[in-house]
Amino acid sequence: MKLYYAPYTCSLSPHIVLRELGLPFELVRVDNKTKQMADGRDFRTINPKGYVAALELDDGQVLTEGPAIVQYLADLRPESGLAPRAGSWERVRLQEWLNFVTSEIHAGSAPLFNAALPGEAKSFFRKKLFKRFDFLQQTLDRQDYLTGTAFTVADAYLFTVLGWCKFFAIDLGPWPALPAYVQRIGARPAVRAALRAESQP
Ligand SMILES: N[C@@H](CCC(=O)N[C@@H](CS)C(=O)NCC(=O)O)C(=O)O
Repeated sequence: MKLYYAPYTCSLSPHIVLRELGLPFELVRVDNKTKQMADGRDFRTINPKGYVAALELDDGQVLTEGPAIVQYLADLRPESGLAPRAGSWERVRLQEWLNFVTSEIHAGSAPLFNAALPGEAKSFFRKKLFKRFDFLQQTLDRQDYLTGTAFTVADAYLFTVLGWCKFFAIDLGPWPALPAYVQRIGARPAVRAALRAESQP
């Protein structure tokens, strides 16, 4: 398998999951500005949507969309517990979290990256994001992981997007469960290895 990634973007989530599962994979770096891959080819030949992450399977099929990729990967190693059995109620709960992270936190923070957006609009999106952080604070104050007592693919995703707060100078102090969570997930050997690999030039 090949994971097409850009350092510290949302592709970090499937990267962490690949390492948590101990699956063999190759990393292919994408320049998100030029859309060029390390060998000079245009990444849009792999993912016409032009964004990471993309996972290329050994038979040449390409899977996109982070929440779909991480569930596909976790199902290759069901014994890992990174995702409950497909079709179970617990799996639906995991999907509820993945959808919350993708639509409320990931997409909710995207406008903050937009240099063209006026400060007033940015402030609107920040306030909305902070309401979602209130909900995360309530959850992570009573449990260590999004779905309860065990790390799942949803935690790989939330850890990834919370990592962007430092780029927006968002102080997580008002939500103390969040920095504690980031520290907890960041201490996992697979997470440390993924971050180390992405820091390579
Ligand atoms: N819906 C996609 C969004 C992926 C996405 O936002 N990728 C960003 C990095 S976090 C990207 O590559 N952006 C470059 C672009 O849109 O040109 C998913 O959840 O996988």
